[in-house]
Amino acid sequence: MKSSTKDTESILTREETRTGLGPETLKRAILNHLFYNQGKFPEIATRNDYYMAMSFAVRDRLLQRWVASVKKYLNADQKIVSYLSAEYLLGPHLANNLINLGIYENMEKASNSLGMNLDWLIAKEQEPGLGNGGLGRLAACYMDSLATLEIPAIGYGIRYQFGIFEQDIKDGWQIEDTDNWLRRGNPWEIAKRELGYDVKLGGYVQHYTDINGKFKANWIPGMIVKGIAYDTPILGYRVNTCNTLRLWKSEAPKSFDFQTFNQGLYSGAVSDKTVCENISKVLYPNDEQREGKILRLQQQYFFVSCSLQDMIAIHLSQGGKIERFYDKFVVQLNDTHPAIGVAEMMRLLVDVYEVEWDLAWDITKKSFAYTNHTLLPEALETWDQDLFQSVLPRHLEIIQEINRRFLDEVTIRTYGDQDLISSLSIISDGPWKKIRMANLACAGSFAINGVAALHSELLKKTVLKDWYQLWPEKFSNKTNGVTPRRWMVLSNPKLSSLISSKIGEGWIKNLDELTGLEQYADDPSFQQEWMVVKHEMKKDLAKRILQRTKIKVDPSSIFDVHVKRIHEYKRQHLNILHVIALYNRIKQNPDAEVVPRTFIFAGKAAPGYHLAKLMIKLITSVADVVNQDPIVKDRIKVVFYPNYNVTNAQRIYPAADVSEQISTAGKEASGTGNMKLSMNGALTIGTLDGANVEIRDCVGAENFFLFGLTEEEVQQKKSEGYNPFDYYMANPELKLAIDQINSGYFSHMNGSVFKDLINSLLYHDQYLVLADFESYVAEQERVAEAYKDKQRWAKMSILNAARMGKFSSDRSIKDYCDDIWKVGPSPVELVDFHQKTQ
Ligand code: NBY
Repeated sequence: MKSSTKDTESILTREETRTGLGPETLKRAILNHLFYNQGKFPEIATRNDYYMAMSFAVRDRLLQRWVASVKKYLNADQKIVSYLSAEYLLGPHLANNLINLGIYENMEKASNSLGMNLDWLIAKEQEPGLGNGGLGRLAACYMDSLATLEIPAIGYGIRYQFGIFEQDIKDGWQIEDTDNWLRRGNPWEIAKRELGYDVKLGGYVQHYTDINGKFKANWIPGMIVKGIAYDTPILGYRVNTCNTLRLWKSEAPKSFDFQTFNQGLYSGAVSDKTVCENISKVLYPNDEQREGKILRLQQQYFFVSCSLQDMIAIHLSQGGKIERFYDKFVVQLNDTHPAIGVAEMMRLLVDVYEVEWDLAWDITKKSFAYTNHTLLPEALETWDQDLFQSVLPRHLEIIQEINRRFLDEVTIRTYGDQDLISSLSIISDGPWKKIRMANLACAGSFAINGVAALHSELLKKTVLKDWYQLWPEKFSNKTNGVTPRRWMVLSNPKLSSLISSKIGEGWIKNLDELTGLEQYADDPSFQQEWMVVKHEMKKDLAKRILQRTKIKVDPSSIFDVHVKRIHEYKRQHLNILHVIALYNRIKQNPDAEVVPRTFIFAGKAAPGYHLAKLMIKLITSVADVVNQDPIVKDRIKVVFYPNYNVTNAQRIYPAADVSEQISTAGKEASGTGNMKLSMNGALTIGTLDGANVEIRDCVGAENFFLFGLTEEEVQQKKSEGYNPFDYYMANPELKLAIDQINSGYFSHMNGSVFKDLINSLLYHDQYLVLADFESYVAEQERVAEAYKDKQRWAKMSILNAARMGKFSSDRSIKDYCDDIWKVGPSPVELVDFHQKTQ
């Protein structure tokens, strides 16, 4: 029966009351949640209560879109992108959802009418720090773009109870504190208690022949854990598509083992629960450094097994055939962390669904694609075979069988080339056998990609050379991108409004439209407006720096920003050596003309990474001396901003003049901070590494400060026998700086503090810090010179932002969709779920 106009009106009214977006409805929704959900009323409600109530009100509005999206994906013959990632570094949800829903202003009104400041409430949110750095943040940007492009997608991962540690600085050293982000509850997730999967671990395998004479394996586990789904809706920008981020929490299958309890073994019964819950307890805080621990392998297997079981359940529930799994899902592996999925898929197909091996392998290879994020050999994951067997005995057998058949194929194709066979083998030879996860991922995937043009080329020439030789058709490049919604609209509203006032709002969804700004790059009044916004943002950051570090910085100085994980290859020490050189120039000639500069560092060091922690101590120690020295007269300041995370990044990027992207060429796979900074009008000083190469191509060489050895020169230098000591001896400024650190000039005359760092630089210098020092310092002089010419700087800054279209994660996701996933947009329409079926 067709509904009458009157019915439609009443439905609309009902929807407006329940999930409407006007200020009055939003206000009522907040008060309702405060009262009915939290049992609070305005007189006693805390700011956090209001944050929770507002978030629930926003979530209601997401759910309507989410349910519509899920319904569509379940019913339609729609392929779904499944993104498997051990990390999602999402950042706070509230403000982002307000922007994507288009209700920021209305919520501001609602909030004001309740006597609350929206910014305060937004600041209440504890960000979910479920990632280490670039890789986890990339997954978050991709989730935003998938939804915005209306691509059906599910992100699968782990709901860590404790995310990346919080960093504090005490006495100049990094101190780690646990990140108890769930302490006050998480209004953004919906626990699906009924949706869980059992995951086996440990134990042994029995083999038998069934009544049909078929050879069978029966995995008797040492323990079983249950994965419970926690869903977070991910809404696209101004669309109805609302995808799912499904994170698994590990629990004991029964919360209590009564049998054990009855025997009086109380602690045994409880410890089982503890062991199970431990699996999703904490994120390993290492980036670029694998952790060969049992728990880490258990985490990887746990979330991958839950996710694959879930995908299969979805596919079968729609009447899909297991043999056509790849028609429903394409599974993207975010690095090798979920690569065990290849073996798990084979186990599910062969052991559980009784698919013949060859067909199972064919299905698997059609389902998976693998993204590599690193060239650093120490980051390539391998597992000791014995350890692997103790956790996943059945998977070891499966991998051995995959490898046996795979090497047969390689043998035929290469006429028995032993070098190739041993390099492609999934299990390394030798007395200590290792399972090589990158090889498993490559063998089991139909597509392999790097994350920037240079990185993808280097993959083909180095770590994956032999794979490329045999399967060149699998390889492609997918340069990373970042979402302009969070990294411009949300974090830099003033710059975004200025841009929109000139070119309209289309750029937010189509970042190429930023080129429309080029015509204003020479316009003095636009330049003026642009620099006023930048100055405002620098003032805001200066306030925070003062609050957080007690260091007073001048917003008219150059804000020179080096923010990212602390790592030798990222060369924060090269930056600080330059700072010391500048300082010494001032000391030697106090009246020298120095363009005032504030060096801002931020980033976490992996807790077990001694040299990275020393680098932080060096930065804070140099800061203590330079910031206090009266001769400097505040012309240079050094700040280490503690606890770099998404929230703090959002405050730092908009205020940056200079973006430090100074890794040793060939080491940074892509970088994404480089893109965010440039979009916000910072000029890059950088090497030809990762995506810097492409950024420079886009913004123009004249708008980029280039220095340092190229990747080829780095290789050549190393092969010639690089001796860092020669560089130390040859450059008096460098020598003085190092001698000062060594003598304790920056550490109360205790030179031994930095000895490990100094020894590493003088006698190894794996990352060619000393070789690049001179060219870095020279380029920094050009930076200072350029900053003196305000108009020239403004123009360069505008052109940087204007030419960043390529680096939207929307472009990256389109490339993945077209070349790898073969999935297109599937727009979602809102339906009224309250309407009775007639
Ligand atoms: O991935 C980063 C790359 O260094 C960066 O160049 C790139 O832009 C970004 C996105 O593609 N890699 C990264 O962040 N890696 C990790 O965080 C990471 C975390 C854990 C482990 C290894 C690497 N692990 O082995 O446990």
